Amino acid sequence: MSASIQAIETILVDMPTIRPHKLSMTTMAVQTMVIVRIKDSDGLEGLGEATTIGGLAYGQESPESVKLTVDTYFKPLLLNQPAAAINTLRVRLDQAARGNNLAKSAIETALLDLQGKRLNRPLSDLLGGALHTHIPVLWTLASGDTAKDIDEAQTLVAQKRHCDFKLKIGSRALMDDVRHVAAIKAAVGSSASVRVDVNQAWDETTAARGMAELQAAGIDLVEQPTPIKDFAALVRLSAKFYIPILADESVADAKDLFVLAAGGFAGAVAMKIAKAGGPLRALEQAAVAQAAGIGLYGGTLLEGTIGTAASLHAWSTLQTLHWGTEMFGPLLMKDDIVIKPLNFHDNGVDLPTGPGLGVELDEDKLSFYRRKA
Ligand code: MUC
Ligand code: MG
Repeated sequence: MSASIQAIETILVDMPTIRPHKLSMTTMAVQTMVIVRIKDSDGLEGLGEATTIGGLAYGQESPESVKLTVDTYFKPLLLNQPAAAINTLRVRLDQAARGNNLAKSAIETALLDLQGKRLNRPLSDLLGGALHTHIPVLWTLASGDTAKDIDEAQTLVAQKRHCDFKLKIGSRALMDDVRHVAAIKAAVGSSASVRVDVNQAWDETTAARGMAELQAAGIDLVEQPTPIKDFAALVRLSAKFYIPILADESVADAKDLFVLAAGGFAGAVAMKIAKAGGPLRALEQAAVAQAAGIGLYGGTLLEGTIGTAASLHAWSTLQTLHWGTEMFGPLLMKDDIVIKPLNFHDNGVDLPTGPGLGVELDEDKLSFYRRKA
């Protein structure tokens, strides 16, 4: 008899950030991780994680709603089921619950971790095997202050921790943002790639002016300039400028990307295991992008080490990541809840080795940072 799922625990972990992280819709001083622990009848455990940004400021699921979704709705569908039947379990969840991709991503990740541990193989092996063991990672400058951002960028370049930067803009007047971005680009020079993420803050005409200015300032990529549902605006803007657009919030899964690509979009996609509903679902989106000639980028919802490791295993199986990744979430947090943190060096991070995700919980840290009742 194959092992069955015996217990599912969800834990809210509140981790302070190393500095305020300012986006167009919220400023983060803490990141909340929903850690999912799935135990099977052989005593093995799989780990998963769900995060979002700023409670309900970013999307329709909050950490608290993810916990409720898993505890109330997913648990009864999963308990006593064969743990290795990951596809069957995903169909079960999808039939019973629409959306809720953050919660589904945490479950899919935990089941994959469990299966990797059972087979004594890294998660990337379950996905066909890694093509890369060191993956490029950029850093997001989002202190809200131009001089502080320049200082941060120069320190990180000198340390060879990152050579590419994403700037969070959209909360200020357009030309104030343009001046901020141009000053940072001038300070880091031509060897660093500088991109911006507007997080939907502009309407289409503001975006057209903004993209012209950013193109002239030598910026390489403009992420999600317009609101989530304005697919047609992304298509029109991508046709007007040679500075490419990175679609983020608009394209959660493979279907969204197919619709955008069929509409004529050219550019790149920020894949996120959270948006798609898990590592397997994120790779389905990658397949659509590859077929449509859309560039790949490994995105984050600022996960801690568990979610970041799961994403890295998925991205490691892709031959070309045209725009690299932003898997720096653990570095934005003051502390970690795993025994051996990921190894960030030489402008990237090492793919963890070891069975499953290749990460192990630090029980003391977990009990220190977990949200008390
Ligand atoms: C987003 O919208 O891309 C990723 C990096 C970061 O700083 O924020 C996130 C979310
Ligand atoms: Mg984004």
